[in-house]
Amino acid sequence: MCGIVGILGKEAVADGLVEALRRLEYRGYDSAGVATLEEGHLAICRAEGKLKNLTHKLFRHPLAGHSGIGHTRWATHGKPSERNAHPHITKRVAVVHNGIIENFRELKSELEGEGITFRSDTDTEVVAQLVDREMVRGAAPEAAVAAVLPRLKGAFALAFLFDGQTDLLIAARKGSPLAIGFGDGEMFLGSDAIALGPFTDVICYLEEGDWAVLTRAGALIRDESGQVVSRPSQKVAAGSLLVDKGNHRHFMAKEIYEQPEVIGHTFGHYLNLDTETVNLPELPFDLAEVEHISITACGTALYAGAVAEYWFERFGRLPVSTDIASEFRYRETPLTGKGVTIVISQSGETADTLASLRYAKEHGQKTIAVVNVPTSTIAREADAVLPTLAGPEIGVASTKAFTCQLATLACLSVALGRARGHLSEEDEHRLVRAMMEVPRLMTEALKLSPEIELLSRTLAKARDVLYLGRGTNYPLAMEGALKLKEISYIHAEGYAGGELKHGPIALIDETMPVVVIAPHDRIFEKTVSNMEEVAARGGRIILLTDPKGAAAASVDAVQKLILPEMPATVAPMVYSIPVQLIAYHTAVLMGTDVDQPRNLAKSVTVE
Ligand code: HGA
Repeated sequence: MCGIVGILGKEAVADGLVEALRRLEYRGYDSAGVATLEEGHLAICRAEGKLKNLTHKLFRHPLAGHSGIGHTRWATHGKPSERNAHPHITKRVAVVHNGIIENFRELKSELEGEGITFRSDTDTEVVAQLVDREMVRGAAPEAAVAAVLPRLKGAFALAFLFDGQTDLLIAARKGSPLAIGFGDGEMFLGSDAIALGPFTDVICYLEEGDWAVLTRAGALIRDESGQVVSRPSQKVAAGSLLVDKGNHRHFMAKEIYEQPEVIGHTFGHYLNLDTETVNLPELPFDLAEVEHISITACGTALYAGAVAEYWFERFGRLPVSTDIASEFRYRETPLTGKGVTIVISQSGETADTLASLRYAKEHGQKTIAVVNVPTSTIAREADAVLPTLAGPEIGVASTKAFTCQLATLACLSVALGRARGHLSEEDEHRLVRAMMEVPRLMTEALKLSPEIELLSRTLAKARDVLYLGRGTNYPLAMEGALKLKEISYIHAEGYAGGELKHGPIALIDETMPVVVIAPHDRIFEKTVSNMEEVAARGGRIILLTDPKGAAAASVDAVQKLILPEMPATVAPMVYSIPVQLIAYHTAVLMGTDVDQPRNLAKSVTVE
């Protein structure tokens, strides 16, 4: 959330800053801004709304200068307006910030008490004012930042640009990610490596508490205690620096269509196709000895975890609890010995999930991170990392990261079942063969797109939509409802089929579509009863099923979307496709901003 960039360049940097921000716009799009040093002096341009508003403004009033910083905002403190857009600037310093300064009220009243006037409603401005005050008292930029950082509570990534200092950027990281890019006589800063793709592929990530002084000659990094430290730089794979929509209208569509390929990569990483076995990387603990699993995550990743809970219990025969990360960390969950905590996060930076990981470690749990960004903080702090190989996901509504999380967790559940002796060698071969079929099954499922597009005309008129499923299709129902809410703004709820009669049935009438996710499995008959209950009250049913299910569902008023038959274990991955397409086509029809839905942002680095 919130994207930060910085450049010490050889030429004018405003265009480069905007280009880098474009790649970070998924992190926030409430406002955007840049600051440069024009003839050595701070100059800014900021605009409310999407980055294109800033581009238009810069077109009319270009900014010169070979050094600069930029920001794209997802507001936490102060409404999304130009006045609250970053950079925040004083006479001496400009700052961009990702995160929250938790003690800003106290700092602000201290500064106001000294007669300093604030020009925004943000928490960020206190940082600019504090650094400015140090400089007024005579401190050089580096000393000013060093004096201010220990006073800031909360999570942040910061970048500073100083009036009159054309060869200087200072960056700091505590809780929010920040990468330094090395060029040839140029230096770059970005919230992630993707931002730096157009400029360099040599990146180093600041560690927790680090701060860095950048000049065109390089970076001097210090840790929280002020010790100079060296952080390894790495060459980032070209693919992870690319972002474009290909032939698609939206990133979300591109990412939905990429799923057969990327889930193939993910399975390729964990499966040995010759021996039909699961090959996990070496774990620093024995899966056979695990006594309890706690899964914690937020949003879509949480639903991936909730699906996996069924697999872990079924194949591993051990107790599993799945928690919302923001609850897990505060409800003082007792965690006993020989427990494993699995944290799931696309970005690997999700603040609540990271805090849960730390909580689990403090309470003696072994930890596994399932993340899409292997260089992320969560990946670095967990005992073991199982990467999802989805590639960069830009659409704010997660799609391919979700199915790749499912794929990774499915592999882990089979490994667990084998290690604990509840799955035989033959079971493993059977499950691996089923997983190998997923890319093909997903390709088949994508063919439903035109049918779903037609169907979305009905959905787009609905005020509320109910999603029902049983077993692993229950978390998928919740994911379907979440996806529809996120991008079409239609209210939706996901329920376990059996819960229908305990409340939501009261909502059903002829205006309320009910999406039922029900492959023909061992509990299909139960779901048919739920559909009967809906039909009896005039509800309209959209049934996602297979040929056998379609034949068996002799209920009135059902529109059927028929997928190929498949083993139950892989169904949640494949059924995700129509679930995502339903949300996508409905949102497109309603004319919402599919890739950047209102009020949301990707990579949630605030609590
Ligand atoms: N608190 C700052 C930055 C917001 C942010 O990082 N969001 O993720 C603001 O509200 O401007």
